Amino acid sequence: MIISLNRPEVLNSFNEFMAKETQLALDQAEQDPEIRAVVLTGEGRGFCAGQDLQEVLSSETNPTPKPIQKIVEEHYNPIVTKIRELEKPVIAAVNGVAAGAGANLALCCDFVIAEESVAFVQAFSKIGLVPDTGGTWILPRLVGMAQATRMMFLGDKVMAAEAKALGMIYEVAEVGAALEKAMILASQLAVQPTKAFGYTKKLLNQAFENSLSKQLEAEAVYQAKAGSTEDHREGVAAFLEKRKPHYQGK
Ligand code: T3D
Repeated sequence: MIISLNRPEVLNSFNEFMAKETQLALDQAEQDPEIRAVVLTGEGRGFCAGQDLQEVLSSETNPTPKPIQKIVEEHYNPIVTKIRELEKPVIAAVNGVAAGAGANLALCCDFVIAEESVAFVQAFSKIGLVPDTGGTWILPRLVGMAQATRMMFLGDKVMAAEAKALGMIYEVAEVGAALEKAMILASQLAVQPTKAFGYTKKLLNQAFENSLSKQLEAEAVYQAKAGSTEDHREGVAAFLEKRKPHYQGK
């Protein structure tokens, strides 16, 4: 499934409608067994510039804008939760600038492929806000406290090559090639044992909070689940029969 953020005139910054549509698309990705990998990208020259800053201002057409806390709780938090909880791989194909919530949206995906011209910007401090959309959770885990603090306090542009060197993203693509690369990866992932990927995500989500003993317990529980899938049986049979496995995500 490809989810494409589509408000290119404002670099795909999020208004309420796009946030709700993104949530619905992720629900569909969860419910449809035919969907076995998701690619998230943006239309036009940007990936996503975070919150639509027009929408938070009071205006004639929007005299009582939603309070910020509600925007974060109702627009962004469900999107991040749905991506992290989705038991299928999610790839961000970052085709252009990723700023504010847009940067952290990309970073919470399982794979991030960014074009070499892409800048990731923790733009929040520039407008007197704190990072949201899971940034304070994911970024220190990806790059460590020192670099996360630098990005969040300085709000400087981190180009794709630096992001890769810091371990913040998976891959750099040539300009114009992020979606193509992401689709190649998605095609590979979509024929793998999807349930095992889903359980691996569950384990990774807990990895930094659990003690070793808790994590070992969780691995045993999810291994039992994976071990009872059709794909596990198929994987073992294919190995023993010296043939390629045919996984169905079941
Ligand atoms: O409710 C809450 O506020 C809580 C939620 C917070 C979550 C957040 O994401 S807070 C952070 C919000 N985002 C930003 O502060 C980023 C703002 N944008 C920028 O700093 C720059 O646009 C970029 C660095 C992303 C890209 O710069 P550049 O020079 O490539 O493009 P540009 O010319 O600035 O933008 C192009 C157009 O998009 C422009 O409109 P125009 O002049 O062509 O009519 C610009 O106003 C519009 N645009 C870009 N970002 C936003 C936006 N319009 C509304 N909201 C935006 N976030």
